[in-house]
Amino acid sequence: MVHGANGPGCIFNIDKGMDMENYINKAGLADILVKINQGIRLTVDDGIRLYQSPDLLAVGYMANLVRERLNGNRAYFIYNQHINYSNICTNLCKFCAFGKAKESDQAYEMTVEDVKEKVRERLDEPITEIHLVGGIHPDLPYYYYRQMLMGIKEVRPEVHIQAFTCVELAHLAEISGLGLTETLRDLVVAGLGSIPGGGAEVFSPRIRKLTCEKKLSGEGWLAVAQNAHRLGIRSNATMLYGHIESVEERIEHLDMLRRAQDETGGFLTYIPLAFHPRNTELHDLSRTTGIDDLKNIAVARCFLDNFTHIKAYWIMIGPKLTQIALSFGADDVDGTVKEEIITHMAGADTDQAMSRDQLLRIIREAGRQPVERDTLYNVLREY
Ligand code: V47
Repeated sequence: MVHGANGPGCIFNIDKGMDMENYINKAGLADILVKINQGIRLTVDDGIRLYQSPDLLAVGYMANLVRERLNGNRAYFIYNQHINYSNICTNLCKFCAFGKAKESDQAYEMTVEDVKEKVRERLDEPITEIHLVGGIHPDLPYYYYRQMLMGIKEVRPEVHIQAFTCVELAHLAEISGLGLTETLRDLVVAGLGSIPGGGAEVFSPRIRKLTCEKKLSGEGWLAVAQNAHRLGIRSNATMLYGHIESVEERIEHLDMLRRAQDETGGFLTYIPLAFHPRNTELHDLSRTTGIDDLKNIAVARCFLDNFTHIKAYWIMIGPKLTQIALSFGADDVDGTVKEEIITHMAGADTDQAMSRDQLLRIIREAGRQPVERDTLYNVLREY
């Protein structure tokens, strides 16, 4: 069904002359607008109401108020490279098309030399960050992971390595025999700069039992992140949405992140990850809709008042929706990426890389000011 500009159900059905406050009032969200305007923390119940509201424009408008208060007109991007050193994984989560059993004919494992070669291949590009993640491998020794960090630094000494999800780090702490704190310290010495946000999925024990029973628990994931923060290592946070989780479980996840951030303050950015079902055990489910993608960004921006940045990961929601997301709470689009495997194995139809010029174009056309950043959000160049 195609809605006209003011048609029934159209998300932009604002009557002529009606101001946004009236519109939000009509949407039954006036009390939340008051809180947003006054910088008052939203409750779990407020978060659920935002998710349940059919008025995407009202939720997006409020998210944009917070976004512009925190980040003005800026939209951040980074010149980065993704490397997935191995897809061999003992967890084999139902939502994942990337992880394979060691015996699978689709399993692969890079040597440290292979990883160094990947870095060498792109030495002529101004890459500032390498995003390095893999599965939970049953028998690679701790030494391998250390050597991989050191090898990357050898080839590209100035690059920031954002490596190993909290799930991988818990595994590395086990195989190193050093305990988590000493493992983290040791990895930093070897070249670790910060920690990506993957592996968080949905913290709810119900969802973990149904989709990723073998994986580190939600509490375990948060404990690793907070331990890292206490050592001065920054990390990102994600939530994989759009499969079997409820709205209540989404907000519970955001609430746990918000509490953790209150305590240790080390999260750099939050990234909602849109579930892609193809080639997964949950392949009967549909892909997320554009409305739900924007809702996840907007609700997070309203709810996570102690996160400075919300990322719209263009690989997962596409460059076109990413442009809209920049007016619905997001202030970051991730980066050039290249060779993204995890989402593309699960049916993503986006390109695997974007050039700096393409990123500049999508940001500018969305009416925002492109800002090239490093991993820690230091500004490298304003355009
Ligand atoms: O941990 C797995 C998710 C994550 C699927 O920190 C899936 O800046 C969608 O965390 N459909 C890896 N998602 C990616 C990730 C990430 C990506 C970009 C930037 C950052 C950051 C982090 O992808 C996994 C899992 O949560 N995932 N399978 C799937 N079928």
